[in-house]
Amino acid sequence: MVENKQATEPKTPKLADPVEASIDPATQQMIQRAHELGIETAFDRAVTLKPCNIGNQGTCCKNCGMGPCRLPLTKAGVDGEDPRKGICGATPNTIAARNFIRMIAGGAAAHSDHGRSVAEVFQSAARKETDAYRIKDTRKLIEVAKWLGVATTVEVDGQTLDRDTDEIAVEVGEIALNEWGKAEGELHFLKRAPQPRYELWKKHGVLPRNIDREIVEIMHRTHIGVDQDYRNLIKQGTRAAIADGWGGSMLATELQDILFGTPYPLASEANLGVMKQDMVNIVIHGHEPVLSEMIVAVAGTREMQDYARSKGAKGIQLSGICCTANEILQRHGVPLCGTFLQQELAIITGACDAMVVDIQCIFQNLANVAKCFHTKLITTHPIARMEQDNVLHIEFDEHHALEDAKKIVMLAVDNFQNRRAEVMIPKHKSPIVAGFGVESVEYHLGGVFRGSYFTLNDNIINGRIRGIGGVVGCNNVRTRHNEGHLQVVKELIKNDIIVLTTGCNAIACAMEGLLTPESAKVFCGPGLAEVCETVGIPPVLHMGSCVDNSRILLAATEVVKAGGLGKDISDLPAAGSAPEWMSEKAISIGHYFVASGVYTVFGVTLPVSGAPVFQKYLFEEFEKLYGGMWDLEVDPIKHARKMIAHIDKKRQALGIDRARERIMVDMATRRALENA
Ligand code: BF8
Repeated sequence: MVENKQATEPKTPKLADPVEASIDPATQQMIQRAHELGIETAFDRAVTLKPCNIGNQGTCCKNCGMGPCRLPLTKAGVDGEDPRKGICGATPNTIAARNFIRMIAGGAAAHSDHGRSVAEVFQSAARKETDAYRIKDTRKLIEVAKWLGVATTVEVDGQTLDRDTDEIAVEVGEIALNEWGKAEGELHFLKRAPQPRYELWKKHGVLPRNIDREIVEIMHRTHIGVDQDYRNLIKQGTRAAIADGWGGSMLATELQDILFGTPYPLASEANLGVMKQDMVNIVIHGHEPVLSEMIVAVAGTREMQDYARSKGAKGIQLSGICCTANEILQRHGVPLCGTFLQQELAIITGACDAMVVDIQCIFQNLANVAKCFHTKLITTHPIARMEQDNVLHIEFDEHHALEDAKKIVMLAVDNFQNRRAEVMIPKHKSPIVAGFGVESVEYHLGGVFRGSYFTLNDNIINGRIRGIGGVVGCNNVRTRHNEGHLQVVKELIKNDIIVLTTGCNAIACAMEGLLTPESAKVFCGPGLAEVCETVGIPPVLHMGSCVDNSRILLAATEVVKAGGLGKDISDLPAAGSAPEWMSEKAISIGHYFVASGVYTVFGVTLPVSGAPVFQKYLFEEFEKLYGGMWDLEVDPIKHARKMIAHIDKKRQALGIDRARERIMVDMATRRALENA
């Protein structure tokens, strides 16, 4: 009876063990600091809030009001016919496939809507409607124009002349924006893929028509009572993922490069230690560089630096979290403050005078943490606001971008004097070299004279480089922060596999010092170390933000084109990985890697385990269809070894596996060979 119940004491919330939560000393120190100050972070919430086992398996359907229908797979598994059904009769395979492609839709929408915003700013710049943005990289403009079918030359009196770049830019802007909603045809950039890949997509009926349509069609097909065949559902997921990788994301990358400059290698630093006690710290967090570019431009002006000094600071220190960090790093050398899981910790330093956020991967709890400090938390995007009343909203508009940026920077500077809690900035930071892309890899590994990927291919063929690993993606608080990332990457480079990285994996590698040429000697196998030393590159190449995974697709295409390693991306000794993924964007990226022919391994979990038939389809049947397939491996070393085994399988198929068996030659034999 109710009145007999003993009054229960409220439970003391459990706290995360800092060492178990992260392998990074700066992160451990700040989790400890949060505990001392009584501030809860995601690390603590993960200890008390257990994930739902059925959602984890991918077999909870809540697409109508008769459910949610929860169909867990028991430990005993299914022997014979699977009796599990939802109210409408949906099988676990249908449910898992629906959920999976809805994740692809979410991820593709996030990347592509980012791309659309960039395209809109691009169009304003091309039409000269804004003073803040202008075309920076005309070489890339011309190249992209060709892929979009925009004429780059004109005939005048029988002579072929270069067309006016302003005219080209306007047309590029119009055609690019049309990619989201054109009524007919297919995406222009699909033809950038190797020809056999394009033909394969055509054969399987997955050439995306326009970006928005493929996402909308997923929402339609997954409504109750529409598509009920997991094979047909994932086919649409494939089409939408390709629309992301070879469409929305690729457009975002290319248009950003044209507007803000194509990245080339530069030096910087990474980890919370980049914040400065005696300077105004502005931490920029989110994804779209449209805003952060303006803040970088404004914060660097003499006027703003003087203004900071007038308030008692030595200047303004910018740093970044998440993919905005990668964007402003690769183009301006702005240091990386931290990964996705360090966002709350940056405020807990007590030295963050303003955190400016736009879209994606932003914890709502930032507002609660900011309340404990003087930090101004500023949202800037109309589609991403927060409900808490301590959050400022300064909406950013490309038509008065510089004024908006100035307002934000001045607000941060004015706030410097309001610091109240004792400041504690961890000392930890690492030097880095970042800013690699399709062009700079070609330059470094192909040389100015050759200007191709030939030298890279040559080193893959002769076995100095065993293969290529694309290691990308998030942090996930369900696994020890950065441990999976670093173990996978270190195991790969130890085995002579060069790593291309983006997103939070890139930041994790940066914090560990893997983005320096010097790290090659310490961590790499002899072949990769030799190449890195000769060319002066790190063994882990930072290729940018998550939309910049499109750079990895194009780099892989260049490797195919350079010759000697097959005719399609699926022939390459290459593999993909996201050791600590958590976002829907990662699922979309994983699926367009797979659809592009790449064996792709995810860590932590994959929400398909409750539907073994669908899982088998992704893990095994997909290889027959696309040459690439999914895999899940939680143990980071086994994860890397699976990638290595796949790379070796591809080397064998190419007949270059023997090149790796290099024979040690003693002096006598060498002399004999030379005299022969
Ligand atoms: O787009 S890697 S946690 S920051 S989702 Fe988010 Fe994942 Fe980081 Fe960038 Ni990508």
